[in-house]
Amino acid sequence: MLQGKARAYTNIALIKYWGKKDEDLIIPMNSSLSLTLDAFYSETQVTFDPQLTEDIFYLDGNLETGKSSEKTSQFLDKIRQIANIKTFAKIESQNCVPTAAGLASSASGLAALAGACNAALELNLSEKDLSRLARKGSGSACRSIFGGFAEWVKGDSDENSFAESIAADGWEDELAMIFILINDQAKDVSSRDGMRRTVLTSPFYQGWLTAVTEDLATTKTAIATKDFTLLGATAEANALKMHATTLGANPPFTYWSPDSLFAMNQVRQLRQQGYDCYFTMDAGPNVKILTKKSQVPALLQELNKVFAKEKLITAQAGPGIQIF
Ligand code: 2P0
Repeated sequence: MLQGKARAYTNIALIKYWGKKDEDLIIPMNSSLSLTLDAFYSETQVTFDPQLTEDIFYLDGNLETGKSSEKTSQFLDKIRQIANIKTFAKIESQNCVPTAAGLASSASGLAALAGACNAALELNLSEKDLSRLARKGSGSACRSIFGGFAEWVKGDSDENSFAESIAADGWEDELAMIFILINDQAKDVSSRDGMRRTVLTSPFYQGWLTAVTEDLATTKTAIATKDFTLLGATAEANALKMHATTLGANPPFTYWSPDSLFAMNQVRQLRQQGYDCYFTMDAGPNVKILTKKSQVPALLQELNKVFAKEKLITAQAGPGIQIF
């Protein structure tokens, strides 16, 4: 039996990945840039066992069926192809999230699985090739191979589409992210379906592609010059542009709930009061605040006036993948 284990931390994009050029290989339409966080991670053990007649996937001790196990098994098929084996695997994964908050992340999950398979099958992949492998499980997972800031350079083929670390001279350790957990009453559109629908039908998608190139360049300048205001303002505007494309899709959709809008307004107000804080949002209603670590205690005090304590989770920059 071949066994391997890895831990990967989730990442939040400051410049979003939104749209695929190749859905099978997961080649994105645009490059993206993220911050890996310390608060949420997945730890995954994989065992390739000749006695198994199918893949089995346990998440937090529960046997998974349906979409998440399908995605996992399709990913294992790709790995089996690379390793030239046919053996099925047992996957045992723990998602470490402070509260049960709908924050389970395919980024950390698929990155950890890629790392565990790398160890189990003794593939000896470089970070670059591990990022390429994780990408084929879930696009955002390719960024979770690295700690701190990472850029997923879009490329145009399996060979040249992977993430790399963006050196920030330790500046990432001065940053923090506060998650505001929002109740979701809306019907889910998965990020996979949402991206596809937007690329195919939204007249705003071309505008997104034009804008994101410039936003990425600005963000890299902000990191190089440690300019928090530029980083935050660019990230917030980029998230809004991504979400704007969904309103133009057919049928239209949005990931925002009324409480998301309320939270975004709170962030704007806090900014007017002098706090260094900007928001971002992904394919769900939660609002994430990018701020300076030094301002977290005061910000939490303010946020506690309008949000319950258990709805606020603070994270800092996290490490890259750990393979055991
Ligand atoms: C991101 N998102 O850059 C963007 C922003 C959501 C909004 O990556 O289809 O789970 O597996 O490649 O990576 C979420 O989508 O999608 C995502 P697939 P993934 O973080």
